[in-house]
Amino acid sequence: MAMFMTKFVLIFCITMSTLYGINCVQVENNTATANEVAYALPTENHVLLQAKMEAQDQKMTILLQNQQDNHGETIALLQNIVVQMAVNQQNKQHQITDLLQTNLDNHNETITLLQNQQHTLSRMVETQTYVANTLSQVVSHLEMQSEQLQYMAGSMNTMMSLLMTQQETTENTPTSPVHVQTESESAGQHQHPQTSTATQNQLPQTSTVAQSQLGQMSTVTLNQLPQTSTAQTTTKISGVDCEDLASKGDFPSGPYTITPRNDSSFNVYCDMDTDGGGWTLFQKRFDGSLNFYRGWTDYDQGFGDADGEYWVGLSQIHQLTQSGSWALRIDMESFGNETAYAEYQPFQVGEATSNYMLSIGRYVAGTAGDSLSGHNNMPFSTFDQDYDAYSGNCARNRQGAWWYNQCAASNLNGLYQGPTGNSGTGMWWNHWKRVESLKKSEMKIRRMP
Ligand SMILES: [Ca+2]
Repeated sequence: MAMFMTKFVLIFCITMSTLYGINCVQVENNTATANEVAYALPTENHVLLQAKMEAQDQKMTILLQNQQDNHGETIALLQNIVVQMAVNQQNKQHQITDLLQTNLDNHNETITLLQNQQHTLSRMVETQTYVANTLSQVVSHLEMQSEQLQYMAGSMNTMMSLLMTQQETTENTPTSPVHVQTESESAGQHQHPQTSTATQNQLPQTSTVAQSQLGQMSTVTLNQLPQTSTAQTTTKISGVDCEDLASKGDFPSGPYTITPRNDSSFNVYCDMDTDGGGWTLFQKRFDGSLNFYRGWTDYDQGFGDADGEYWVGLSQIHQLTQSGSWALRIDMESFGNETAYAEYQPFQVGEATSNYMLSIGRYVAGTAGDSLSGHNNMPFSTFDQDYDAYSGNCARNRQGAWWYNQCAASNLNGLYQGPTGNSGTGMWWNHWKRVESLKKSEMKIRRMP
């Protein structure tokens, strides 16, 4: 039994030495009992071992507990992150929605703003168009005023030169033989002896024929158009102008053939009624049936018929007025049936090489006012032959043909615009009706006493 216990202690000792490093030599060599061996084990080590194990267990427990806690925290953290992410996502979604809504609102506001701007621009364009039209009218008005001023300046120059001439004449009167002319001026209106004598001197054939057939009034009347051919075949009577015809008999107003020179005859309308009669018309307009916006050739040679509206031709006017002194009378009628006239002395149209320059003297009488003196000494202009004093083309601007300056105080060859016409392109006489379109116009000449 003792042996058995010894062996057991030894085995136990070896085991323990293996585990805890206990010296078993003494045990092996000792023959003490198991209790003695057990007693022989180091008690301190055992306690330390147990404490160590307990500490380790505690550590392990704490570690596990910590790990468990950490795990729980991690889960909580992850849950928080997930929740936070969801919240963030939702917030971002809301922000994006708000942003989109704001953008949409801004877009709508922009559209409204653009629409308002477009509306404003449209109104501005309308206003600008209106202003432009108004300015255009003002410019036109200013142009007219400028022309009037030019015309007035021309009139004043004419008056000045006339006054100077009169002054010179007055100074020379006591020794001048002009007394005869003064006598003839006071003697008669249009059939005074001076003119007759001049006509006789210039055209003895005509005068002789006229004198020999003065009594044959009916025969002479046949010379009136349209029986011209009959008259010409039945009688050789012809006048050099309407006054000449009037001196041969009591002929009514109407179209006649006149022969200023032996080699030149043409038809004219004779005014045998106005202010003693004997007026040879070179322009006649009364219904707008004839187009007067024509080129140089037509105005040079004439157009229309003497029994209707017509222009006799610059060449013919020159032919008539190149010798002697002539008076010009212009009779006009408005669409309100008012009438007015203007008379100038003397009047002459130059030769073709001067482009039929206008030479007029004083405005001697009238009710229409003087709207022609400003055109004195100007060549004639048509839209295709510009001889005016303006940088542009007056004939085109005024739609007529005239002795344009810069450009016009009268435009009697302008467009026939009818009762509503009231513009610079119409047929007008500025000092009477400004640019109101006229109904009738007659330009007529007669030899001066
Ligand atoms: Ca010009």
